[in-house]
Amino acid sequence: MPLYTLSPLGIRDRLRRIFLNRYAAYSLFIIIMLIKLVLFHYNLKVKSIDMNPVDYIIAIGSLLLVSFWTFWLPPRGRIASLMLMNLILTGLIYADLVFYRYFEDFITVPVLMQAGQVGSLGESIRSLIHWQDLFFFIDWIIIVPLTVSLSFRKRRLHSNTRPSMKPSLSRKNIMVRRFIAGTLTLLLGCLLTFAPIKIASKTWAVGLFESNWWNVTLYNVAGLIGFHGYDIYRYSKDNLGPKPVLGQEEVQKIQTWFDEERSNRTVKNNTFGKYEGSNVIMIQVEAFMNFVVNQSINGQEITPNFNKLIKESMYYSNFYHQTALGRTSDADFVTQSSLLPLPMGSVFTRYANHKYDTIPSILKENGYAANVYHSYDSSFWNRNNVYREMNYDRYYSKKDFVQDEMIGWSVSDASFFKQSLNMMKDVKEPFYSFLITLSSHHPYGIPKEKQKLDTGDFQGTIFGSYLQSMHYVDEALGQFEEQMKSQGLWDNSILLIYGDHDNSIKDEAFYEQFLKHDVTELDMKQIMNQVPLLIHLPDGGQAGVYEEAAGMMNTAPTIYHLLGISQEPYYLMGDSLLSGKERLVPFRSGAFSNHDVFFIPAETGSFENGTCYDLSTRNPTDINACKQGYEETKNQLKISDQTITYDLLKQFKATSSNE
Ligand code: GP9
Ligand code: MN
Repeated sequence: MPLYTLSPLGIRDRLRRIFLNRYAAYSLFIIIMLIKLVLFHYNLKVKSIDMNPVDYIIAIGSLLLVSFWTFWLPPRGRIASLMLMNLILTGLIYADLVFYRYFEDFITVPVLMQAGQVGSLGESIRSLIHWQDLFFFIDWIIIVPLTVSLSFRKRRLHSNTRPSMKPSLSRKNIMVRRFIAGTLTLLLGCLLTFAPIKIASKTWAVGLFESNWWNVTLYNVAGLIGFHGYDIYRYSKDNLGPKPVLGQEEVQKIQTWFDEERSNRTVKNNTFGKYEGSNVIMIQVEAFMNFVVNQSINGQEITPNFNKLIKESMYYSNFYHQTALGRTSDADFVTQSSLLPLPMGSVFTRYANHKYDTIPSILKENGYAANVYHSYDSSFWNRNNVYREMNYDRYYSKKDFVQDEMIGWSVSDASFFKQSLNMMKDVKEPFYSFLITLSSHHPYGIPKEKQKLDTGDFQGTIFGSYLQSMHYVDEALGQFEEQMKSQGLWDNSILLIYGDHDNSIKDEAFYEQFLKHDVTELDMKQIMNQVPLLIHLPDGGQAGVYEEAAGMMNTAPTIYHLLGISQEPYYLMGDSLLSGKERLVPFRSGAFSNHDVFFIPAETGSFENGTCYDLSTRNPTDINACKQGYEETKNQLKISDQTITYDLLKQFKATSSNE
C-alpha cells in the first residue's frame, strides 16, 4: 500500500469511498435498522415471543423490500434516500413502541385515521417515554453529520476532479448495473420475507391471515415491517375499491345463528319487565377495575361508597370488560350494542354509520328519551357521528359543561355528575342517561388538595396515583347517589355502574404488593380484565354478589329484560344476566371464560399451546376442557366481525321489512 494513503486526507478519502460505495452504505443501513428492530422487540417485553433466527431472516428480508429501490438512484440520491428511510423507519419503530406500551398493540391504518386520540393522550404519552429510548436515535448523532460532510466533500472533489474520474463506465452501463442490483435485492427481499411467512401460515400458524384476532400474533410471524405491510394491504382491501360483500350463504348462516340464539335465550321469568317504565342511568367509569372493590389500604377503604352500595345492589364480581384497541369506545360499543369489538381499530371510528341495535335506539322505540353525557371534545372517538347514528336525543359534550373545577383532561367527575344530573331535570321521563367519566384517566393525576387516600408505600408511583384516583371517583359516585336521591330519581331509576377497561399498569409487582400475595398468570389475566358491574334496582331488589362469569355484551340484554322489552326483533349477541343460563364470555384475544374455565391463548395462535385453567383449582388443566369454548369464541368473534364489517343488520332489517 503506498505510504501517502496514510495521510489524514487519504484516510478521509478512503472513508468517503467506503461510505459512498453503494454496497457498504446499504449494508450499514440494513445493519442499523436490524439492530433497531431487535431493540424494539426486546423493549416490547412480550412474554413467550422470542426473536429466533427465522425472525432475523424475515426482518432482513422486509428491510430489503422497503429499501431495494435505493439502488436504482444515483449515489447522492441513494444516500439521501437511505437516510430518509432511516428517519422514517426509526420514527415508525419508536412510535410503535410508545403506542404498544399503552395499548399493547401496534399502530394500524385505522388508528392513524383517528390520530387525534394518540395526540390527545398528552401527559400519558410523556409517561410512556423512557430515557433509554435514546438508543433508537444514537446513530443519528454520527450518521447524519458524517453523511452531510462526506457528501459535501464528494461534491467538491467531483467538481475538482471530474474530467479524470470513471472514464471507463458508460452512462448506460451504470444504469444497467444499478437496475440489476436493485432488482436482485427486491427478489432476495421477497424470498427472505415471504417464504418463511408462508411456511409458518401452513404449519404452526394456520389460519393466521384468515381469522386473526390479535396483532401481536401477526407481528410474531411477520415481524414489525411485515405486520405494517399486511395492515396496509388489509386496509386497502377493505376500504378502497368496491365495498366488500359477504356471500349469501355466509349471511344466511349468521342470520340463523342470531335467530337460534334469540329463541334459546328469551326467558320471561319473574324479573322480566319487573321494572318496566323505570329510568335507566348508566355510568361508565374510566379505568375502574374490580380489584380495588372491597379493598383497603392502611385501614382506609379505597371505594367506600361503592362498597356500601353493593350491599343493596346486584354486584357481578366476575364481570369482564371485553374491550380491545378501541378502549373507552369499545366499552361503549359493546355495552350498548351487545356485539364484540373489532380486531383492528375501533368500531366507532371505522364503521360509525353501520346499523346496530343499541340501547338508545331501542329504548327510544319504546317511548324513552335518551341522552349521553361526557365532558370532552365531541369528536373524540368519533362520538359525535356515532351518537347521532345511535339515535340519542342529545350528546352533552365538553362545550355543554361549565369547566369550573378541572382534573386531568376536563372538568372533575364531581362537577360533571352534578351538572349532568341538573341537565336531567329538564328531560321527560322515562329516560335513558349514559354518563362517561374522565377524572380517573391515565396517568391518574388527582390534584393534591383532593388526594384523601393514604397510599403508603405506593405514594409517588403510578399505581399509588391510580388508587388515589379510584378513591376520588368513589367520592364523586357517593355524591351522585345523594343528588339522585334529592332529585327524586333513586326510587324510579335503574342505576348501572361499571368500569370501562384496565388501567394500563402491567407491572405484576404492584398487584402482589397491594394484594399481599403472589399473583399467578391466571390472577393477572383476571385482574386486568375484570371491571366491576353494579346494578341498583329501584326497590333494591335482587341484591347480592353474583359470581357467574359475565361481560359487557350482557348489559344491554339485561336492561331490556328488566324493562320487559322483548329481544325478538333485535340482533344481540349476549343474553340477559337474569336469564339464569350458563354463559361464555369471549375476549378479543381469543381468550374466554365461563363458569368453569379460563382459557389463555398462546401468542403463537395455536390452540394446543394455549393454557386452560380450571377455575375451581385455579391450576392449568387438560387443554381439551377448553376446546368447545375456544371454538365458540372463535365463532362469535367471526360472527360479530362480519356483522359489523358487512353492515349485516341493514341487510337483515331490509329483508324482514320486505317480508
Ligand atoms: C376520552 C375518554 C378516554 O373521551 O373517553 O378514552 P380512552 O383513552 O380511555 O380510550
Ligand atoms: Mn377509557
